[in-house]
Amino acid sequence: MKITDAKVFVCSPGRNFLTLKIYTDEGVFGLGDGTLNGREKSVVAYLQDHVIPCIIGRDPFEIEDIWQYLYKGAYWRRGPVTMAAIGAVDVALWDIKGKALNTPVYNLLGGKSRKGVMVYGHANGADIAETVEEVGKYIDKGYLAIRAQTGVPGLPNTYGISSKDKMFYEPAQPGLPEENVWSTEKYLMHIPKLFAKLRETYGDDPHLMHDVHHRLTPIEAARLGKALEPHHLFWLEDSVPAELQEGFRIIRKHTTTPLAVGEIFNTIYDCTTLITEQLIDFIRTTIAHTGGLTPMKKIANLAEIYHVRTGCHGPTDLSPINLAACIHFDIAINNFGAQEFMRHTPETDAVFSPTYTFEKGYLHPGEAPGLGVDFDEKSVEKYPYKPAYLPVNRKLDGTMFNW
Ligand code: EZ4
Ligand code: CO
Repeated sequence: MKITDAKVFVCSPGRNFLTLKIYTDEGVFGLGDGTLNGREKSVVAYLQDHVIPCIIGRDPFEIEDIWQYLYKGAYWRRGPVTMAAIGAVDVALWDIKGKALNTPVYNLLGGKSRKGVMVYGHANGADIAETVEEVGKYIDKGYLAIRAQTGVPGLPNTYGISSKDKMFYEPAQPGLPEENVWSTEKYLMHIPKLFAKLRETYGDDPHLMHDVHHRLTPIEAARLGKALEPHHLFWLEDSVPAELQEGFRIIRKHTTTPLAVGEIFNTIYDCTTLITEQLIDFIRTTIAHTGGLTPMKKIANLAEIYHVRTGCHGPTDLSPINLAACIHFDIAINNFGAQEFMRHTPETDAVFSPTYTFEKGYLHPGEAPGLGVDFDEKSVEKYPYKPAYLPVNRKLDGTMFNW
């Protein structure tokens, strides 16, 4: 089998998605997600100008070799743009191999290790009462794990902690980045009250998560972790800026709240200190942003021997192709923790026709050969690309801060 061509498509059924389609001489094609929220066009150029010409004519079954060739061959290794582009190729090749061998991708990754993939949904409210109500709706829908975020008094419309528009929560906004305000003190005083109320209302059973969006220093994160201990979170996510892996040593000294990080990582090298020193409990790298299924399997295997489980990032700013790849991966590896599941809009699902299904808190990959997703090329004209950016944050005195 030979790769004959590859094309990049960008469509925007609510959000911008980059889809790579790789064609072969046997008629089988594969799909990969190369979306990088707010930086989509850089991945388009990387693929079209520098990757696609290098893969035409190659045998799509040689996935490991093609991955090594694209990663090592560039000389300029790592980085979100590079790894999103390589990830799109890698996932499309696994899709091709599954279709060619007439089997779901999870069988190529070692076969099923569990009955289903436990997911967590996002419950968001403008205040504690609204978030508590939203969590209840997820419990009623059968979710076993829920991430709870709430607006903080004095911080209107801050990204990730309030619900300006529930349907498109955590959106990239059209136009230039919006400017929000931030106060660590207000935030730290408020969040433990939310989790106390959630446990009082729903008891000990639901798994609860919270996402800090990289906004604390290690000692502040330690304070939050300690304050949340009575409410036994499943995990506390992205509590500090993740570039400095050593920061987690301080948090770890002070709290038993389980720690999760990794959604902005793009290689195994971003995780090695965290995993080998057992500074975290869940590694949240995702397939599309970490160079595909090939390197993610290596991250999971490293994490397995250090008691670290996975928790793939699964936002709606990645397409159903990435979510499908995550589900095949999650069901196959031994040290799976939880899968983020925000639910795409009906418009998005109509473009990608995913065959995975949700039932009683679990996602199931289905039995379709390959990944079990498709792509409607007409979506490019129907939903044209719109530049959109995540907001930025400033402290109350105007200092530039993390989003
Ligand atoms: O803010 O994917 O855990 N999920 C998240 C996401 C991220 C977005 C950024 O593009 O933090 O919603
Ligand atoms: Co997050």
